[in-house]
Amino acid sequence: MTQDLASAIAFQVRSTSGRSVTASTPMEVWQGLSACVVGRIADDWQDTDAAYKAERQEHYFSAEFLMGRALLNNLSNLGLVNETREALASFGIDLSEVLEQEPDAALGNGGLGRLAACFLDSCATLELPVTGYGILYRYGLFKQLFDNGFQTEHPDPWMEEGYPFVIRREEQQRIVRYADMWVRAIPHDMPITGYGTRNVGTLRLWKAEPMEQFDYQAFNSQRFTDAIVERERTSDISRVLYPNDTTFEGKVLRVRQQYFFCSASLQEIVDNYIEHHGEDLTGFAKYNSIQLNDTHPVLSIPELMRILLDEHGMGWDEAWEVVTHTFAYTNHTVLAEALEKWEMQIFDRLFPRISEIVREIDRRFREDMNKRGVDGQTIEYMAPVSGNQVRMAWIACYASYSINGVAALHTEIIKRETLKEWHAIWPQRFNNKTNGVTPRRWLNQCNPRLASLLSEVTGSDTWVKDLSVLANYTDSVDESVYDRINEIKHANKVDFAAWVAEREGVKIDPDAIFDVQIKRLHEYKRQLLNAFYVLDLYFRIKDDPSLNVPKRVFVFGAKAAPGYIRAKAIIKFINEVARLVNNDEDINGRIKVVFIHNYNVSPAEHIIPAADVSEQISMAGKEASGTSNMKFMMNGALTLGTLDGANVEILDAVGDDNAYIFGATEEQLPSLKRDYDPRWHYENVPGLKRVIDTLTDGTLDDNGSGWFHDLRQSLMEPGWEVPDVYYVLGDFASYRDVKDKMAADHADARGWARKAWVNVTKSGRFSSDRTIRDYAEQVWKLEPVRAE
Ligand code: BZD
Repeated sequence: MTQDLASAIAFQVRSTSGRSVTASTPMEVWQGLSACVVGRIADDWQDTDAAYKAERQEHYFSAEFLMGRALLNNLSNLGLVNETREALASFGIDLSEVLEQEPDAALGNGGLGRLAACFLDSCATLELPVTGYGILYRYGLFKQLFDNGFQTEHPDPWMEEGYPFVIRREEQQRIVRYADMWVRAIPHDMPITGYGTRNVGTLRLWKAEPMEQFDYQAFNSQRFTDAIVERERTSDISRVLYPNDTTFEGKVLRVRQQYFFCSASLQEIVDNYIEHHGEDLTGFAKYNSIQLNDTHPVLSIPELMRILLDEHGMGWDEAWEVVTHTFAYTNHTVLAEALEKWEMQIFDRLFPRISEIVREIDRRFREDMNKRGVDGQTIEYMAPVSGNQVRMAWIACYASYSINGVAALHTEIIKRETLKEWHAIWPQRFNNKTNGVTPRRWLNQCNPRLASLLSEVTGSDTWVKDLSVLANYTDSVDESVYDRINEIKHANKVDFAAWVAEREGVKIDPDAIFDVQIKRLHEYKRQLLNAFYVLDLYFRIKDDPSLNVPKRVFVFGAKAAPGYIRAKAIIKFINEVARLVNNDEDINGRIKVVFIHNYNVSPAEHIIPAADVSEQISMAGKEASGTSNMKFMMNGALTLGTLDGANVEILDAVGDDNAYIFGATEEQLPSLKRDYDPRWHYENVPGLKRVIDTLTDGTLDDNGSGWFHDLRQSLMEPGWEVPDVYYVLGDFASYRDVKDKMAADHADARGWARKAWVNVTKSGRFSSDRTIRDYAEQVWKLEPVRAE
């Protein structure tokens, strides 16, 4: 068998590199091996596609899919990891080195995009007929470098060297029509293998291409630039993922992108319906449902109306009936600034017919609300169009049969506040679907040592498909398991230390406590609170060098939106704290700070298995769910967190003794903030003044940018703004107490391992398999379909 695989790989590598396997570069081996994997699943993929198309299907519309690497995931799903390792070894090639060649498919910003990727994995594993639809960005999320501690952004041409896991389906192209241009949408499919199933799902990513390669006439008459310009204008549509999840620039292009993938996907879904179920589209929603991943794909609501009205001659009421039984909307944030609003002029310019339909939706909405006796002010607030603004979230709420939040607390907040007017009228539409993460990538693949312990303890690998089985082993294990847990964590930390040394040039001690915060940089996530603790600890040790505190490594990983200056200031600040602490001889390595540059999916796979402490410290009420909290838990790190997002449910699962909770609760905050004076905390919480003063007293240098001064102002005296919106100073004392206690507890190795074990074994409800089962049963009404 290994022999067969070895020759198959050899053949494939030779055909891609044009030389022998042994003479090929690791990158060429990656290419060949990946092509080989695609070849292996081709028949199953084709069969799955045919089987799904005839049944009721779910379509997951998302502007982002943060897929990360594909090869190991596919090998693992096919049960080919060991054999492949041996086959490559027979050529003297190391599989790990080959795997490290693969670029991350970083077609997403953060949690929302990664959630979509975990969902596809679970859908395939559960044999559910679900297809993902998105955009094939030529450039994924920017590459982050540090230049003297400042973030710099660089393009990420992730497919430039060739990418075997994306297959162009030229013949299935669609035309997307804008008022000012028509473009071809070319589908590019990624196979989504599942664990222990023949089913192979699909992620369909659309690429924008010009109707004609270039203007031949212009080219022939030597107007070379003119000939190229039109082509480039089209390619702009799928050129780059918006790195900006806070402010909205390049609005027209962003709206164009959204319409592009919505329109192409809907055209295909409608045509497939007609092919299998006939011309009568009144039954469309019986066979199709579409999940909208946040508001980015909400243009598909008026677009489906347009298709039904204009292309299939339906009446408005009939079409609206179909639409309102098709769409389901997921909300991912309570931050008001992230609820998308577009100027009507953008719609008028790009697609006047969609404008017309949106206005008609608005007119009928107002009429409908009037009939229900809703007061004028509320109607104006909820209306899809107000002044010259189109409000995408309101269109989603009005047209969707289901509206869900992503953790229990978050769903309560959107019902009570963010979407309360909608909840008052349509309470039955609201439901919670707590996020989850795939245990294949986030445990089985990234933490092979822990994975084999789990298989050993449970006697099989069923946990990979059903993580909830682990709960049977929380209490019923031999004490020796705790020693194994510690050995595994230590070995992972040794590996991680080597990875950090090579990648970041920082030496860290595997015997230290590894305390990790990895997530997008946002003020509400409060990386600043964590950095303040580090500085305070630094000063405490400086004051008293004999202070008895355990050795600590603080790991950060975070990208800031390029236009979000305050987030960038926090990155610079953490890098300066690292410079100060890491180079101070008095500290002598008792504290190390590492900022992992270019944080992404594959770095996360190295970091998470090595973590002792999982920092989940957002201001309560602001983090919709969080998903790294779940990944850490699965890998035996203990949560240090606020009662926010899914932390609340993690605490519920593990119990008070097995998590470290601090800070003001969402319930307490309104009254705490009413007469909140951050200055009081600055003056009175021991240590805080000294830490905050480093921003401006010359201890730390922002190289004349003025950024540190602004940071201080934002916390203390912002002028027109509210000071310290995210309650950093208010929560500092309680954070420090709990974090100190946590570090002290770590000294009891057995006790710590016991807590870690509880976390691992209770993580079943945070598997995305559970989440997807809930969506399938409660929202999508979807049955598994097996490829024959
Ligand atoms: O979605 C995140 C939330 O902040 C997390 O709490 C939650 O766990 C995940 C998954 O539900 N939101 C995002 O990641 N949002 C974005 O990335 C984004 C992107 C573009 C525009 C607006 C938001």
